[in-house]
Amino acid sequence: MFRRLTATAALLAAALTPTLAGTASAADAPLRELADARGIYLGTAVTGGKLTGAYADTAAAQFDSVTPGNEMKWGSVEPVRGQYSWTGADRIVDFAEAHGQEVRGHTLVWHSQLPSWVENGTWTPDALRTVMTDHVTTEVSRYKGRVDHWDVVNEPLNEDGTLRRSVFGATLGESYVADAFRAARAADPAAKLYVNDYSTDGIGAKSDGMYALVKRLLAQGVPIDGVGFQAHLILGQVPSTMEANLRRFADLGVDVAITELDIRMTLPATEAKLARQKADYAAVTRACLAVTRCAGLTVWGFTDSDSWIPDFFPGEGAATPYDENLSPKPARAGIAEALAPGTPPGPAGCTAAYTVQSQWGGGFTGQVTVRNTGTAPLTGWRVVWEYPAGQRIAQAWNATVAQTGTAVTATNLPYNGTVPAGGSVTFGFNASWAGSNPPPTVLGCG
Ligand code: G2I
Repeated sequence: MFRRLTATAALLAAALTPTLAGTASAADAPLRELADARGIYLGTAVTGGKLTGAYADTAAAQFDSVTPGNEMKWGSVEPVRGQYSWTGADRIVDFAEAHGQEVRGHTLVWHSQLPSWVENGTWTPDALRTVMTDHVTTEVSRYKGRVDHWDVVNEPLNEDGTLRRSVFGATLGESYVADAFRAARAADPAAKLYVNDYSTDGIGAKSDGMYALVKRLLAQGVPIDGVGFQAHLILGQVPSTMEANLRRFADLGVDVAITELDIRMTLPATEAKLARQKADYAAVTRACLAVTRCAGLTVWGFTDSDSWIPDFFPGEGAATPYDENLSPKPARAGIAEALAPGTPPGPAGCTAAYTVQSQWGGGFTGQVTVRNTGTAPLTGWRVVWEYPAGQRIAQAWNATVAQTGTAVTATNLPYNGTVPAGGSVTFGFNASWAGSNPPPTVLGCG
């Protein structure tokens, strides 16, 4: 299903081909159309009980794939042994079909949100294996032909890349992974079967463990089609090795997908942080686009009013592309601009280096060099940063510089907006300081 080439692609390309990333026309198009034109799906996790009104309208208009946030988990569908409850899952699958969306089934075998009869049961290996494969067979069969991708096994690894000692890992060892995939394939041969985990987004011990696991499964002939990278990220910390990591898995002969993207920040959200988040969302989108076998990208909730972050990380939030009132944030434009026809995939094309040139009592002169590290010309740029110690810009040259509170935004002037690939431009400013003059805490370029 990956790399779909559609008639829409050509139409959109004709209508929207921008001279630069980030034109208004690309930003205004539904994300699902932009994604489709680039051959990937753009999904969101949803909460079934919220699928009415503006929430439903946005989910349907902007996304062409949905993942139930909780409704397909074992604890939701079979809280008591033998008693199934499909209402929540059915509602989401029906919604997806009504709106021409794919469904990512999430998730069949996971150590969390298990019914207590599974988690706290006393199991012989054979009994647990049977219960697990029966569960996989029952759920996959119920949605046969209606779920496009299944997260068959979720989060099987520890941080060091070894097998997590969940009830499944501890009782059955690694063999449970293969058995779960075989049961899923038998129940719906057409569904794409994924293993999914977090903190495997860049190259490191955990993703090395995942890489080795997938290699072993493939060598054993286990029917695994793809690897999901959850991408629960922190502002400013998109792994630099993300694209290379996705590519090494794709080179094993499996699809890859970004399955649960969110980018959290310490609250309150400021203009500078939201601009940084925009660049981060764009970078993840471009990493997926750069890898031909990246099937699609799913955000873990599309609105800040439907995100797990504030509950799990007190003081953090604003992690999704739409705010609590369903208004698009800069992050949404970051996705749109990365998906816009003509935007090259791969690493973001812009870096900004901030230096203090000279400093005296109460004042200093600063300089920022904007460098185009991409392969296409930059046509218009913006640099944002946040001052941690009350510094204030007084006067700038070679850029328009505006400051609101601690947040500073610098945009190009008409004569220096175009930066060729590999080129750079520099602007400067005089500013005041008191007490200390530490460098900016957030610096983004886009
Ligand atoms: O934890 C973030 C995600 C990590 N990867 C697997 C995903 O399945 C997981 O999703 C989250 C849901 O977004 C949350 O909504 O999984 C959480 C549980 O680990 C979900 O939180 C639970 C709360 O803990 C419950 O108190 C609540 O009843 O959501 C339930 C339904 O709202």
